Amino acid sequence: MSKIQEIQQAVEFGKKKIIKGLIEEALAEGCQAIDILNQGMIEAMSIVGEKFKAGEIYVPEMLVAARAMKEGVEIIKPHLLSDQNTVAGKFIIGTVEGDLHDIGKNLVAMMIESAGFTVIDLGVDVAPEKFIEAIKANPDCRLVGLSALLTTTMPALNKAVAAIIEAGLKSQVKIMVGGAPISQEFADKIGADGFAADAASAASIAKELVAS
Ligand code: B1M
Repeated sequence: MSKIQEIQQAVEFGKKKIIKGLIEEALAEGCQAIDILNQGMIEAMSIVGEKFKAGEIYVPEMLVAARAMKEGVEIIKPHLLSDQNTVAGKFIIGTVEGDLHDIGKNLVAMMIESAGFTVIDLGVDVAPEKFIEAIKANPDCRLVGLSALLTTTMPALNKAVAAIIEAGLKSQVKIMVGGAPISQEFADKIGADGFAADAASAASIAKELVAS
């Protein structure tokens, strides 16, 4: 079994204590940090999601896998961040109201920080008013990111975008949306300016949006 496969299994089965050692060994063997993240850790979360859907595992197993994933992200983070010194501006991000998933949102925040943005992370279960407060408190912020992982919180994403527009803040900020159930079509329908399918493309789309 390759080291990346070992990492995948450790995340899948929530073996948080051995993640650090495995990642360090993989890096020492010459594995690329991005491959460890994508082929090992993110792939593990997909497997966990499939097993949950199939009724083979339950919320506690998802939770321990998520904890192992978060531990792994902390270890891999310094190896993914570039030495970007440019200041691209501020980026406010949060997971929408009713949604507690934050692993993808945190990865997006990390890649965007790496692209030179100063990230203001509002966390999870963020009500539309909180996004509005944060935008008003940061008049120099030009970009807001909204994440949603549940089909049941897609309406909350819609509500947050509508609230930002209704508050008259759309001339100040561009809005980027993402998350597993979100598509370009949905983003267009709710009036968002951009959609990104993953953390790497989120960083490049963020740059494009502030430049446009
Ligand atoms: Co939940 N969960 N979960 N869960 N969970 C999913 C999302 C699910 C697909 C699993 C499944 O059934 N296969 C399913 C949703 C089904 C649906 O909506 N149709 C589901 C469910 C049902 C639930 C609960 C309702 C379960 C229950 O209680 N019965 C519950 C809801 C709680 C709530 O939010 N109110 C719940 C709870 C949880 C845990 C707390 C146990 C845990 C989350 C822990 C945490 O995040 N701190 C959890 C987990 C771990 C998952 C899965 C297994 C993994 C999610 C993840 O971290 N993926 C997930 C299954 C899956 O995704 N396959 C599942 C890895 C991550 C890197 O990917 O988050 O997609 P992702 O992020 C990507 C892109 O989407 C994108 O970039 C990221 C990086 O590449 N992206 C953006 C994300 N945000 C973006 C923002 C952008 C741009 C791109 O711009 C701003």
